[in-house]
Amino acid sequence: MSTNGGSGGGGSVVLYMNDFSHFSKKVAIGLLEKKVDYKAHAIDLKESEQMSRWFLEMNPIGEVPVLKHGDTVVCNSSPILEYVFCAFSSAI
Ligand SMILES: N[C@@H](CCC(=O)N[C@@H](CS)C(=O)NCC(=O)O)C(=O)O
Repeated sequence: MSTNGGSGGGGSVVLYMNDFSHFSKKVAIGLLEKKVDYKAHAIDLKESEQMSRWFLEMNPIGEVPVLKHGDTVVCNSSPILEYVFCAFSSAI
């Protein structure tokens, strides 16, 4: 069922994010713009979920957002947006 706006095939897309994080929102807007079908996985910052072992294995700095696309993991909102804009062609 996972489809996206073009050439960015190769696995499902998961955005590890938090609703109160404007860095997460910035990435969500980019994904929306590129019409990427993604799953949002909320990280509970109040419970320090970003410091859990499984999350630190993706991002040792312990911050959201993190994007996972198949086996590819990208951290930090600006590099994530660069990745999204390169990996997914626009449907428009
Ligand atoms: N430079 C990072 C900043 C990300 C960031 O500051 N994330 C905050 C939420 S807005 C965070 O995860 N904080 C967790 C913590 O401080 O433990 C980016 O652009 O993504």
